[in-house]
Amino acid sequence: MNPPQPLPILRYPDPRLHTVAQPVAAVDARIRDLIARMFATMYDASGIGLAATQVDVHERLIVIDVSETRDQPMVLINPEIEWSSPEKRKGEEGCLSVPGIYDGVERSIAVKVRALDGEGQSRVIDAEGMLAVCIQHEMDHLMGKVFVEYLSPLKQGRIKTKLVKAERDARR
Ligand code: K2U
Ligand code: ZN
Repeated sequence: MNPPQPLPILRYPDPRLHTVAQPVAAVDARIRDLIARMFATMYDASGIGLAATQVDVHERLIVIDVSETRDQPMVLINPEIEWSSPEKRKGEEGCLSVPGIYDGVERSIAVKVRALDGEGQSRVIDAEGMLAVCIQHEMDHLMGKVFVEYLSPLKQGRIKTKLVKAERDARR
């Protein structure tokens, strides 16, 4: 069975990226189909994570694969952070919705997350390293937050101008 078509990814500063996602009501066929489409979209874009918000679906669903071998898919439905370490570290982040922009963001170095998996089973994930960073980055998306919002207003302005121009040139 071949993978589904990738979905279009919303580009910053699209206002829809600031929508707050609603809880997933049921892990049904519609959600399982969306999960497959989100994985196809994430792998096609060489991402290590993707939030439903980024494909203009405003429900609390995240797909992740931080493995080098790109074969360890992880689904987080209705994720809740139960604990995050007081220790934080600043790391370089990018975002599939903010192409070509990389900058430092401070995140907890470890998080404990409860979420439903792709079968609707409740799981607890103790994450650290890149997985912890990715989970925090994706959960921000579900709250309508993009990583550039942690940067200075000056940097945010420059990024907006750059991406709006790039979008305009692409349409010309
Ligand atoms: O846009 C997204 O949400 C996917 C993000 C996830 C992510 C951002 C920062 C740090 C960790 C994960 C990325 O664009 S995926 C691209 C990527 C790949 C390897 C390392 C960092 C970012
Ligand atoms: Zn992102």
